Amino acid sequence: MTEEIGVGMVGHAFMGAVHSHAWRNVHRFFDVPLTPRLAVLGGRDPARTKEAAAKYGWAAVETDWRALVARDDVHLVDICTPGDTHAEIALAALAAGKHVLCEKPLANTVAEAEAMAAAAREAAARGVRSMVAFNYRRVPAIALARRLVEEGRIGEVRHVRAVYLQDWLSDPASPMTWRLRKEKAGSGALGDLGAHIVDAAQYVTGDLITGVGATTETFVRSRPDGDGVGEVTVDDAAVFLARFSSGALGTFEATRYALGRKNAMRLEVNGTRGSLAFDFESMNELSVFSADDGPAAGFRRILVTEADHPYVGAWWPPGHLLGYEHTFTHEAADFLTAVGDGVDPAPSFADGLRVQRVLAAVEESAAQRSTWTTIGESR
Ligand code: SOE
Repeated sequence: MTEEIGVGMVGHAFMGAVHSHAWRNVHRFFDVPLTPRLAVLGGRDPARTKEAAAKYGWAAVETDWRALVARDDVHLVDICTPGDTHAEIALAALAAGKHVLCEKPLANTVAEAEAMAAAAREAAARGVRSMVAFNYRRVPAIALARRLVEEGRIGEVRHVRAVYLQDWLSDPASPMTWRLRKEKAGSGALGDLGAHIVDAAQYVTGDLITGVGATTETFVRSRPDGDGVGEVTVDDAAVFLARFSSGALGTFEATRYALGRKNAMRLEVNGTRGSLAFDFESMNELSVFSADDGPAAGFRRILVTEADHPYVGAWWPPGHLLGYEHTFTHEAADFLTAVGDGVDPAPSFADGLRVQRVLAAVEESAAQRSTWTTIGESR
């Protein structure tokens, strides 16, 4: 076993569960330079936090994240809370010399993300590492898509078509959650789902979005909340056009109202020599079209389970499929490797800030309606 690193994780809901799974297993499959010790789990409610710690394998609990950050047995802080606390916890942890893994989106506002990126830069100079948890980069098929674009296999990128479709809000009777409150979540489908496809698109193309034209909607503005009714203060869906610095064009759609679509995170990239297409609901596959294959060619479906595909060598024989949880184990492996090797991991807080700027631009464009042409009776 390699040297241990004490992990303190704040939050124990969905992300806390899947991150715990990653910390428990990463060193058993990946040759990482540090072995995580699940030292402390943080949560506000003592009974629920203790229960979660016992279930997921954490040695101790703290009900105040400040106490967790200050502990001598915590060297890495993993932030799995809603966006409203990311900046506060990350800034305190970096100042205390703790490495930080932070769930996405990096923050609720650009100002918070700027402060976090600046603190991360300063901390890196002291050997303290930070990373934002865009786990879809760690889907082997998406990492393979990146590799193919980098190798020039599809030529120059012309189009990016990205959607992230869920349907859990389609029923107007579905109750309020923190995800529907702006002060907690920052934004709705935009920050929760749109952030993933913006990051994935920029990662796969190796390019940055330079401008957007957007529209957003909140279809159901109030929902059952305990005995009363709560106001939904975020978007339910966001649709936007984008330009990349290379001149490529992008279309993006993030929604929680696509009935029948559970977690359809899809990305298609068309280049001058070929195309790539991915759908998370078939996450072990990547479809590839190459113009070099001649006029009778079609899309080929690659089953991304070969040992030389990204991350796959650590797992099972070809054809024995991976799932959602593996992407977080890959993320933990990459972060531990960067911390152990003393290099800056990606995506950095600066990368998270770039995504945050895109989200803010989408909101600004949608609010201004300045790129929107209304079709009146006279047209
Ligand atoms: C909920 O919409 C959610 O869990 C997101 O918060 C995650 O980031 C995404 O991976 C799945 O959907």
